Order: sequence, then structure tokens, then C-alpha cells
Amino acid sequence: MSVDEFIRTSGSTLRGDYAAARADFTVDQDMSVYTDADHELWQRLYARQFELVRGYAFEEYLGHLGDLDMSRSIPDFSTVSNRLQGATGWKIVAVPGLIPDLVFFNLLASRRFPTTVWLRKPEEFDYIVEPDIFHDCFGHVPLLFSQHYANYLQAYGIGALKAARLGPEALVMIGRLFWFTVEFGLIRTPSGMRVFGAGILSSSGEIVHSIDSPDPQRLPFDLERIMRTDYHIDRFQDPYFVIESFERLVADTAHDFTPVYARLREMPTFAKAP
Ligand code: HBI
Ligand code: FE
Repeated sequence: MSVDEFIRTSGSTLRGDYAAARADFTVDQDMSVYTDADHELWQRLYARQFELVRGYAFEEYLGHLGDLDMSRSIPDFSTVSNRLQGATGWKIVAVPGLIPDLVFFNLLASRRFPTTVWLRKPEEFDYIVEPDIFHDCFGHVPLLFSQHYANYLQAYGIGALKAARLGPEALVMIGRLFWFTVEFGLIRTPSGMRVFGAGILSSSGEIVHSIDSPDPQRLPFDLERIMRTDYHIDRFQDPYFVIESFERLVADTAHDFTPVYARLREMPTFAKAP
């Protein structure tokens, strides 16, 4: 899909400046557009969330987050990307905001992580639906330094491209896998249940809720159950799925999903909570 067509078909829902986007939807990150107020907002977001993740996030994530040390100002993607390339061969590429599914999957399949350039407004301090630079950098980027996670995300991109060729139902099913792992996944560790999903890691409310609340279900990772589970994009999740390790996650998703899609499309979906 071309940039123009994406803008036209997305209507007024798109947030971000697509005028300078290249055909592959990437842009250059212009550090000069960030104001002192933006950096100050970033600092406050970072400081608040850093305190929270220390008690709730997966330890490997915390190690990489600490190494990155993005606490002082909005990060320069080129610096982060250079370090990342040395660690796992992934790169950070700047994008104006949401990009089409196939473009997104193509980038993941080639170990490039699309990172949004804009920062939320002060009044969105606690909550925002779409990914902004804080969600992408704080939530996603640290785990790209984890070897097994990095491999999982690339395999996901390759698998999602294949699902797109099979049709819309397969794409919905593999989209749920992204949602319940990369965005909202939990992991069992020797020190208890921890968060690795970026949607939770970058959320002040959900990080506490996902671990401490007695309300949501926390089900063991189950690929086929996930593929049949509908979700809300604008409220806390129920259920969450809990993986044992990134190695196990890679192993449990390494097979060809083609026959799985064919079987599951005949089965009922687990309805989302009202
Ligand atoms: N674009 N920038 C951006 N970030 C995303 O997380 C993203 C996207 N486009 C599509 C997309 N995610 C979905 O297809 C995935 O959530 C499966
Ligand atoms: Fe995300």
C-alpha cells in the first residue's frame, strides 16, 4: 500500500505526520522538533514508569532498560540502533505512527523495528491508545536486546507475512498472538510472575493490575487458545497469557500454522468481556 492510499483509507484516525514518509513508511527522526517541554514530559514519564517496572518487569528487560539509560531525554534512534545492531542485529527505523500491517510485518521480518517519532501530549500522561515514542522505546526496544526475544519477533514477522497471504482470518488469528505476547504477555520467573509485554510495560495502570489484581484470568500460554481469543484495545486485558521462557515461546510457535488456521476457523472464538 502506498503512503497516500494509507492516508486516504485511514481517514481521520491517523495520528502523526506522514508527509515526509518514504515509500516504505520510514522517516528520518528530526531531533530538533522536540521541545524542552517534550524532553521534560519524557523525563516525567520515564521516572514514573521506571519505578513501577522495577517491581513488575521481567529481569532481563530491566537489565537492558538500565543499560540503555534513556532517562534524561527523548532518545536519538541512531544511537540506540547502533548499539542494538551490535547486540542482536536489529535496527530501529523511525515511522510517523501506525503503518499498514504488511509494512509492519515486512520490517519485523528483516529485523527492523518501526518506532514512532511523536510523543504524547501532557494530558495523555496516564493513557494513550496508539503507540507513541514512549511506548515504543520504553516498552519494546529493551527486549530487542534479548537474543531469543529478537528471534521470536523476526519469526513472528515472517509468519505474519505468510498469514496475510492465506487470508484475513489467518491474519486476525496471528494478530492475536502479537497482542497476547509482544504487547500483553506475562512470564513466569523464579521470583514470580513478571511482565514482558510492551503494552503493559509502558502503562502505569496496567502494570500493577496485570500482576496484582485478583480479577483477570492468567492462563498458561496456549497458542490455539490465543488465536481464538478476542480482545479490547482500550481497556485492561482479561485474560493474560503466561509464558515459561522466550526459548519455549519460540519452540511453541515454530511450526507451520497453516493447518492450525484451517482447523480453528471452524471453532468458536472466546468472546471478549462485555
Ligand atoms: N504500526 N507503527 C506501528 N506500530 C505497531 O505496533 C503496529 C503498526 N501497524 C500494524 C500493527 N502494529 C499490527 O498489525 C500489529 O499489532 C499486529
Ligand atoms: Fe506496541
